[in-house]
Amino acid sequence: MTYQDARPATGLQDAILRHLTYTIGKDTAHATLHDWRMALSYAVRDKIVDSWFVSTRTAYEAGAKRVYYLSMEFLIGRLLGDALVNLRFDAEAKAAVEGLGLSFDAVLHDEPDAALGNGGLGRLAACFLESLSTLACPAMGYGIRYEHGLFRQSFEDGRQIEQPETWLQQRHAWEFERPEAMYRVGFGGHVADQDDRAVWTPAEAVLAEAHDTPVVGWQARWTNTLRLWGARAGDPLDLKRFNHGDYVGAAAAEMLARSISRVLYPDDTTPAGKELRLKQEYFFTAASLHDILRRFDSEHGDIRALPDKVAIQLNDTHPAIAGPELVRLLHDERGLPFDEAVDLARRTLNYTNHTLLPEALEKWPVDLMRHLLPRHMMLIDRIDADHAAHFPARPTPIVADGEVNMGTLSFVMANRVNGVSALHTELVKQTVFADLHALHPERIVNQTNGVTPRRWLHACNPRLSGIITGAIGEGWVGDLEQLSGLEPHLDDAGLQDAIAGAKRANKVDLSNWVSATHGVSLDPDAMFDVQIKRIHEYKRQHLNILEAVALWQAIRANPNAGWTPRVKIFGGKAAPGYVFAKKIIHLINDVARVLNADPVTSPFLKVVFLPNYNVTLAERLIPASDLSEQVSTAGKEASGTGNMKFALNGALTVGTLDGANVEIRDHVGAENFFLFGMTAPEVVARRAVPDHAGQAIAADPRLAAALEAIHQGAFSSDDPNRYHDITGNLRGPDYFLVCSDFTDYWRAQRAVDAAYRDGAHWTRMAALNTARSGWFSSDRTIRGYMADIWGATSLRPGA
Ligand code: 26W
Repeated sequence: MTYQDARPATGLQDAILRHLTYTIGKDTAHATLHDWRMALSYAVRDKIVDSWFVSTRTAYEAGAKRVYYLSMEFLIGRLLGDALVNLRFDAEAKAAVEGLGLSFDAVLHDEPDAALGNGGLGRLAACFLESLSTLACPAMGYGIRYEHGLFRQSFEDGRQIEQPETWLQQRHAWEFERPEAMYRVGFGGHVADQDDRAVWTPAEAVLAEAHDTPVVGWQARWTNTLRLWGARAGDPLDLKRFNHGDYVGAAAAEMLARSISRVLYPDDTTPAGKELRLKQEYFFTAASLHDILRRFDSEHGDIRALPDKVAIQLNDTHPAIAGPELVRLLHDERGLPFDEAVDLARRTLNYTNHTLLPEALEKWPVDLMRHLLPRHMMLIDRIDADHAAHFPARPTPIVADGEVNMGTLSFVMANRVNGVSALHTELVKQTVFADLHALHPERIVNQTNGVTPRRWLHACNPRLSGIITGAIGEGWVGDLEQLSGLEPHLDDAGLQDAIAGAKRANKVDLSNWVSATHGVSLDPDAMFDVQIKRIHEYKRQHLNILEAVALWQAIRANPNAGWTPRVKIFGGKAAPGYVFAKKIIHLINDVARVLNADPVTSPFLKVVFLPNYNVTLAERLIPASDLSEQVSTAGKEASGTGNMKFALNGALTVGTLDGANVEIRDHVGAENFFLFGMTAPEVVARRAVPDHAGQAIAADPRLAAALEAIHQGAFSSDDPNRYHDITGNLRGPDYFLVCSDFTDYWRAQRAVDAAYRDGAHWTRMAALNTARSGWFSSDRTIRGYMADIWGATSLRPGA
């Protein structure tokens, strides 16, 4: 990478060169792309620090109520591009970097994703932090600084291969170490009664060290902090062992401690149930509560004011131990009476439920909890007894069948409990928490998810963003519902052409990238039909590929029927232990290999599975998508957030009435949404029908033929029986009703084909999706949490 100083230096250019020289210690002649990227990052970081200091000071002076978001996951992605956009420096940075003879894109793409999350829950947390800053709500995110984020996915003969993710192999430009914020977190040991106070003496302890990342909001008017805890040993090296040549033993304590923040558990539905996972959950929760109370003490006197000055949000049950831990700190350590401690904790804590899947609800064995956290188990029993005493008629025990139900614990210890879409919240009231809802009818509220428009429209789709701003000004970026202002403009042909032109240009970019990186050529005039999300049976990627097989067979049967060219693009990781999901990945890759090589059908249908789906790949795919696949079995997807990102970027949805699809359809209009499938109540009814799959197959020869082709090994000639587990499941239990929804899905997809053939009509529908999706901004969601749950206010007037 040669440097030639062609143009007059700008302020930012000076800053970049200064950091290259004095922070990186490189001269321009020897600087690598990585050096330049770090130099630019430090130059940009300098600008964020100013806003950061002001925000921190303002929050202190205001003595404002603070929001603390506790999450095991923050799926942040890259930060350089996001920071530049929020600082309104992206144009200047591009000029400065190109002025130095470098490719701006190459510099941005040198940054590794911070993949500290599995999927929806983790990404939502990241969007929420950005909106909290944009709304100038004093808040902190608390989580774990995993050394290794979500595994890297690659394919070997179509099978998923996992490799460790290594984002911290290079320095992380966006974090600041905070050695002064270090807390000791204990595990195990025993509890003794000393003059009627329980005293817990842990058997072992690790140190939690803070690493802060500034979270800058839109226009850099406010910057909050994400504090991630790294684990380390009290004494990193046992010299005695070392001197005896026991080098491994000497470092054992350090290794053991660091294993707590070593790696993110890659499961996004079924808890691993491992002791280390519970240690991770307690480690970051305990360190965070210590830090929260230290800050409270430094600002406020009487701990009884805690609920007035602090609101804590538990991102699912993963930090649920916060309830007993806060009671322990208030009762055991600060001497408050038990009932008062429980009351204070309950008025401070809130809990968000993100899933109805029974297997995803965490239940820890009582023995394990008692072994690892003996004092907490005692407090959980006492909280359980206290709650039962208040509601003898309707027992909803936290502890049952030798397990601690973390969902019930979270509910009992929360001021407010919320679901993440209107349908999901109703189902939460009717199913998982029906009993508790009956006892506490005011506690459950809904907060439908949202996404940040800065990353998911303004930054990832500059072409469409420019067109929108051209039509209605730029206010929409900070106030997304202004997008509705586009609608009156939609009839002027110029705008529709521009929107269609932008979509096509994004698709050309994607085609070039896919052919450059994966050697597959995509026709940018074909419909880009995209399903990107974690692989799971309830998300029904296998319904999508089944339809592809049926379509392939239909095209082969009648090639000249005027088929709408379509490219089916898949992306998504399967939890390493989830065998069926990994089989679905293998099937999709096997089908792709056969279909893409078929000279008769490939002009009309191609299938591509892009490996290692992550935030950055989503930012590349969503602006180039025509069709958004949101095909989960109704009642299973709590909300979805990808669905919102697609609608905002002018992709039409083919989907079921599940999660937030319901509200998206309500906002964009039923006529601009391709609905299919059973509703949640119909799903429950259908599941009760004996042999429901067999009946569906018998009634639909197309479905039968597609299943048979897979069963016969049409896509696995080297191993014909490879997919008998999938066909056996679909012809048998088919719990997620793939067969029963197939016929209607096929109908919807043919309606999509017909609509796509009318370009102007399609573009209008796409533009209406954009114009009417403003409500799905995470700014709107956070305003809801601030008003209905936290009682928090913005410190920036008019925010
Ligand atoms: C303990 C294993 C585990 C890990 C993560 C169980 C469950 C989870 C998450 C709750 C799974 C998750 O990401 N849920 C998704 O949350 C999104 C944000 O609210 C929703 O939009 C998705 O519908 C939901 O599946």
